[in-house]
Amino acid sequence: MIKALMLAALAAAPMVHAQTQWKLATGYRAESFHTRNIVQFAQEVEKASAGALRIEVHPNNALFKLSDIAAAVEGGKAQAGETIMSSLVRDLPIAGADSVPFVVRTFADARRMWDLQRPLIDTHFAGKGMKALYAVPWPPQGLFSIAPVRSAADFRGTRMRTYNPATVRIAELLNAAPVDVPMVEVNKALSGGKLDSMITSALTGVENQVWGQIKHYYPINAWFPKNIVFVNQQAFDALAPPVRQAVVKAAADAEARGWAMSEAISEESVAELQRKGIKVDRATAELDTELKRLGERFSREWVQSVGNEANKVFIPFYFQR
Ligand code: PCA
Repeated sequence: MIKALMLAALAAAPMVHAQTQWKLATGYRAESFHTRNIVQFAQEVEKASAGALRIEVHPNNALFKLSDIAAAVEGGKAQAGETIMSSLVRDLPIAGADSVPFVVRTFADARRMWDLQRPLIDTHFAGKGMKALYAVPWPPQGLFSIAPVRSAADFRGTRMRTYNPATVRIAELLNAAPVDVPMVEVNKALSGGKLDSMITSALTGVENQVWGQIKHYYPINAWFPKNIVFVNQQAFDALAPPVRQAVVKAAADAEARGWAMSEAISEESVAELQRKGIKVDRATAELDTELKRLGERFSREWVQSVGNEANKVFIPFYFQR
């Protein structure tokens, strides 16, 4: 009798969900709002799936370097990952739309841009056996500098930190030497005297405590780059349908939460830079004009190199304004 009961229990066991574990790799710090949002996403998935899917989050480039994460997920070495979308442009040019300077000027613009980009990203990801889960913007990108900047000529011969192909092109157009530095190493590069300026969010300045070297911040709102969280399609398809639904639902919630977090943190970070002694100033009229001109040149080059898909995003983006 007891034996029969035990056998029945064993036979029933696989009916309770087999537990699946995913590894999710990101290049950003555990404390960053993007990563905290991912951790909450993982917790919600685990809860909604009654423990059927556990997502283990690996921050700080520990599992794969930021620039290798998409390939790792495509190759199934990690089931899921996060990267900055505009780093994917070599294979997926339209992913760079959110780093074209002075196109997206507000969070509402960023939202419209993502709605237009998403179907194209979904199609390209499908071709690679991947699925986009959600995307969240960084706060607007401003200009940090050790010395005051009055005009574009002040960049000539200086070293500018870069984090994606767009920032490399911008450094070149300003006649500055591009220096690639991962987000988590900005503080080290600055203290080591390796950088004169960078364009990134006030938040990234705060997280890297840049006030030791950086003395000036110009909130030029140049663009709103997004991080994208994605999964290997086979890993996703292997889940039971209710678990898949739990992932999609938690992803939509994480997207909404992430956008709200980014917006809230945006102003706060500028205030914190100011409290730490960084001078927050408007760009001079001359610099402003030069940067806008640079943005127009960048846009032209970008639309030409990307082709038809660029128009699919930019034409409705400008018409809906
Ligand atoms: N921080 C990241 C990307 C954009 C941002 O605001 C970085 O500086 O690498």
